[in-house]
Formats: sequence, C-alpha cells, structure tokens
Amino acid sequence: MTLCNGVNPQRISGDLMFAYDFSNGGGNVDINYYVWDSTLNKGVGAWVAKGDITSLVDSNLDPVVEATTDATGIKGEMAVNLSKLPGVFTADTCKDFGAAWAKTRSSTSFQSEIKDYVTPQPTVISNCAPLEILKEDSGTAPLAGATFSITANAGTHAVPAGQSPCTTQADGFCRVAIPNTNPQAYAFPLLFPGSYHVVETAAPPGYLLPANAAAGTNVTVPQAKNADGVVIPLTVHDPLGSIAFEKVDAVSGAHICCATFHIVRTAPDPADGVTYDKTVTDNKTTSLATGEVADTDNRNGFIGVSNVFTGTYTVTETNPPAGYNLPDAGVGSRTLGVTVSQGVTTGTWAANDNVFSDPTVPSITAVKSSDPASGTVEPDRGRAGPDDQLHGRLHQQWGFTCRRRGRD
Ligand SMILES: [Ca+2]
Repeated sequence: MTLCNGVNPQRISGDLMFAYDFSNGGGNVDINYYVWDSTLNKGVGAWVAKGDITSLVDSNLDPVVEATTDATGIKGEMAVNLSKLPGVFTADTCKDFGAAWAKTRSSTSFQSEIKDYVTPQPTVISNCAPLEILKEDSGTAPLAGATFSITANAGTHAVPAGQSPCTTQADGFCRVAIPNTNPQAYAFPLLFPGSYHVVETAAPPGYLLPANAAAGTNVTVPQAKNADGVVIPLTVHDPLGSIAFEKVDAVSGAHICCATFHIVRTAPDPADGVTYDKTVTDNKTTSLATGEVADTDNRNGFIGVSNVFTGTYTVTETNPPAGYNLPDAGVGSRTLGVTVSQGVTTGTWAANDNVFSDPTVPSITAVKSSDPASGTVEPDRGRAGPDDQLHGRLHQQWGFTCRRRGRD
C-alpha cells in the first residue's frame, strides 16, 4: 500500500528511519534514529526522535551503528545492527521489515528533501523465520484442509501467539490467519529460531493421517534452503484407503472371475466435498474407461480397489461372470456396504460380509413337461432325429436356453 505520491510505502507504527546527517562541513556524520507512531497527529502519524545513536555500543562495547564519509563529504556508508538497537526487536514478538529505501535532502530539515530517491526495495529483515509445511497426497498433488500443530522443543522460544495451529490451503502450504485483515490474509507461521515439533492433527477431507502422524516431526527454524535459495518445506504425504472383496460361486464357493462392480461413496458425501463413483472389473487393469479403476488383486474372484477416500460406500455387482446370474432381488447380497476410516484403512464391511455369491446359469435344462399334443413325456434319444426338432421347439416355447444332451 502506498501513499498519494505512489512511491512512499504506507507507514505503520514501528517503522524505522535513520537520518544520515553531515556536520562540520561534511567531514563527519551523525546518525539520528526515529520510530514511526501512527497514533500521533490525530491518527496521521509522525516520526518520534530517539536521539543520536552515532556512538551507541552494545553490552560488549561493539558499535551498534557505523557510519563513515569520504574526504570530500559526498559519499558515505552506514551500517546498523538492528538486533542491538533498542526498541526494534523484543524477545517476545516476531517483527518483520519488508522494504528499505533511501531519499536525499539538501539540509538537516526533513522538509528540504530533493526529489531523487531510491524506490522502496523488498527486503527480509526479521528476528523470526517462517515455518513452511507442505501437504501433498501420496504423489505431489497439493492438498488443502490439513491441520498441523506446532510446539517448541526444549530450549526454544515459545511459539508466538496465533502461529499454531496452521491449516493447509489450495497450494498445499500451511498458513495461519493474519489478524485484522480484510479480505482475510494468511501467512506462514512465524517463529523464533530454534527447534519445533510439528504434528498433523487432521488430514484433508477423505484422506488418512500417515501411520506415523502422531509421532510428529522435529523441524529446525530457519529451515534449510536449496541451491536457488528457496526454503525446503517440511513435506507430509497423506495416503488414501483401500477396499477388497470377493466373488464366488454360490454353491461351490469357488472364486470366479470376472464380474464388474459399481462403487459409490454415500457418506459423508457430499458434505465434505469428496465424491467417488467408480466401476471395477475383476482382473482388469488396462484399457480402463472413464470412471473405471484397476483391480489391484490379480487373483480370480478377489478384487482390490486402492485410493479410496475415507467414508462409507456401497459396492454393487452390476455384471456377473460369464455363466452366472446376479442373485435375485432380496436374495443374497447384490449390494454390500463398507466404511473406510482412520482406524480401518482397508474398510469395515457391513455384517462382516465382503463376498458376492452368484448362482450359476443352468447349463442343462431337464424339460419334464408333456407334449401338448400327445400328453407323453418327451424321451431323450441321445442322438439327432425327428424328435429333436420338437425338443427344440418346446424349449423355445418355454423360453429356456439349453443344449441337446448327448451331442456335445
Ligand atoms: Ca482379481
């Protein structure tokens, strides 16, 4: 935010100014120190003089400020140790300076500035450092909605107020809300240098906490940077659950391939914004259509589905194996329910039943009906003959699908 001239940053309380004042004809330099107070001048704000700090030394008698000028008095340099300057940083509050700039003036009066200046330059001056936590799925997709708590390990300054817990946003990074911002702004947790303990306390909707989540992770602040000077965040991957079920012959119990199933998330969908509506076919892993997932179990009659969100599902057999029928409605289990949760990542099945039992399609149909014309039972002659035409006609009339015995 800038003031009316489009250059000056909007000052806030705590901003610092150092006046580089020549004296004795330019041969010496005095440094005067000022702090901005926004409450002065009926809220307009003003600089408050903190005095001449040219000769200020710290407890080791090391200079806090060093300023020199060349013999001609037209070139000078100044360095200041902000960590030793009274009133800048305190032991209990993280404080940042985000920009620095210089202006020139023609006399000791503030009002006599000349209109050349160095535009404000972004800078990072702080007594604290951000803690960057990145939440991703089992791959590298960022996840919003995870919550992390941050506590200080022994020997480290306590976590400043408002810096824990943080919540991950759409880019996967964990941030805390910045008070008194409209629209609401967020920032990385800002911590004093030291060692901290980070624990993921809530996974993003639909995801599981990692197996070692409760143990947490120790992180040192400031965090290490890569060769490009970019902070290497603490990256935490959250997994998804899985479910497994079986397909058997209703009579023999033998496992049979290759039925198709429809899997739909029914709760808490859509309250948490997570939806799942997929199909899977036993032993099918390639040439998958849209909405179709691979079977992760290569055994006949055993079906596995991975990357399942937490929640409750119905699993419905929609296409039986060749030679089988779906159980009649109300008989057997066409639809089975399963719940995937933090405690049971592979799913808890309703009634402890994850088996679909299908009846076989009759391969031989013994027709016991009488011939409508003669009233006699059709004999089985075991060979092709004139009666086979009648045989076939009867079957067709009754709608059976059959084969002629003795000929195959
Ligand atoms: Ca399988």
